[in-house]
Amino acid sequence: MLTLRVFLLCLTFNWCHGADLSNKFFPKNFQFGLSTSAYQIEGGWNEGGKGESMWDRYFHENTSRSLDGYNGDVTCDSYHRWEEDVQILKDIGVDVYRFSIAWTRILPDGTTKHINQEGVNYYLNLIKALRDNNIEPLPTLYHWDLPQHLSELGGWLNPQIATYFGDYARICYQMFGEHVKRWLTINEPKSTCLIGYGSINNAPGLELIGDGIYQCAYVQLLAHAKAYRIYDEEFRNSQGGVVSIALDHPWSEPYSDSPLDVEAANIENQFGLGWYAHPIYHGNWPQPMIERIGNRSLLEGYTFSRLPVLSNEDVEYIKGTHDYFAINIYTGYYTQHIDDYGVGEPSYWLDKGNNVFSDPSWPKSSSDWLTSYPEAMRKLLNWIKVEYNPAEVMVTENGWPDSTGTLEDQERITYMQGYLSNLLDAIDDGVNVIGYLHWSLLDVLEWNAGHTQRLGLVHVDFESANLTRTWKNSAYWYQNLLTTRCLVDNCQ
Ligand code: GBH
Repeated sequence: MLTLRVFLLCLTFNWCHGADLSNKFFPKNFQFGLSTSAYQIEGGWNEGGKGESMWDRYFHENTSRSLDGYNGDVTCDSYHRWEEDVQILKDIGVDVYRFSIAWTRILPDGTTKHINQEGVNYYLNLIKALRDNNIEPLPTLYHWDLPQHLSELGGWLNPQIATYFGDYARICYQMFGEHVKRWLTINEPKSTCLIGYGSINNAPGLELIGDGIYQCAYVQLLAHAKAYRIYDEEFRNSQGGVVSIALDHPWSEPYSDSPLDVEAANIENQFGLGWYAHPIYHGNWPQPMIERIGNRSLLEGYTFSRLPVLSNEDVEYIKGTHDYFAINIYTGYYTQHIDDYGVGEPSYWLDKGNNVFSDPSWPKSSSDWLTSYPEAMRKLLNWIKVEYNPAEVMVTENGWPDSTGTLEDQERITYMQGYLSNLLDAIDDGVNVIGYLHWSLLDVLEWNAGHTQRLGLVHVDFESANLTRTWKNSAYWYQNLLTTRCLVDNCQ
């Protein structure tokens, strides 16, 4: 009777894949953790000597840019409540905490003319508290919050920003490197460029979808490479850590096995992940990007490609700047070939072409872009191995939004079970996955969606005076997983 009820529920809510979870243990040294970012969690936007970032400016100059009026001014107030957060991390039992450093807390206008000691102390205290509780700190140097001053210099369109970023990275290695063994340079460069420089949805809100986005990617790659090389040359010997960049990509699967759809999915994966991973692992843009953008540019009347040409020097500088592969995996799509769009407006979307959509049977989250397709985890991890063959892969984000922030978040648990089971399958397939960090610890600010999209394992009451944190069922579930290290009743 009970089995029947569970079965019917599973049919109704599309949770059936929960039925066949992997019965393998997570490997001994596998690291579990949680992720956040500075702008989304800290608040204290103008406190402790912090300078203005482009996200501060973006929301302050136009309050309607936030869907519900919330912005990063206060959000979870972790600038003041970080000790409580560390306690939660400890109680859940994570091995790793991934957070980001706000550039403007360390260097208020982004330049090294003034180092803000109060900001340095904030992160030193956090990092030491994590270490004291046996939690490995994993800082991201840049999670989208460019200093406003540098944004005014042209932001990620100006190659000189790479030099500023290198200088900022050096200071972070100097200040924190003694306690940090794993770094990330930039989070989801693709999103910063594509959404921030290609649409109004993210700061700085420029709509340069045909050219600015490619220039932005070029500058971010230079900046990442610079930060990597500075670590390599000046700090690796004494600090012995590793450095990478966190990329994101929804796995793109051919809709049918027709050669055209197979090629379309490859183009989609190359434009989505290869855009950054190919230069870093193989030294240049992926060939389909070079060809498609180059051809379309000429037809549009340009005398050169809208995709910046990488000089030999650029190629050598960017190539090899990775110690592990960090990837944020949330979802997947089917990709279908369509005949090329005619030449019109220069645009990333037209450059790659393709019809991209989800299967109607995949459970929908509260965010348009995210349906649950757990196999995306296994398939993308395997694709990464084939394309780049990294020694180690870490999943640095994976998460499920809902609009209510309910404590009874069975959907989130089901999502995690499915994705983690597929992660174990990928390990079986031979991909060396060394960790999984869930997004997010708290109901952090979901950028321009404000708090209408909740992704935390721990609920935050934004109406309450002390921003009360309450564990959701998923937090208890994760806590249990971290002790059993097994997704089913009995693992082998
Ligand atoms: C991550 O991005 C981010 O790293 C993190 O900060 C964020 O909180 C988390 O996901 C949850 O969303 O503007 O409608 O065109 C995940 C990948 C890429 C998903 C950009 C949303 C923008 C959709 N994101 N995408 S839209």
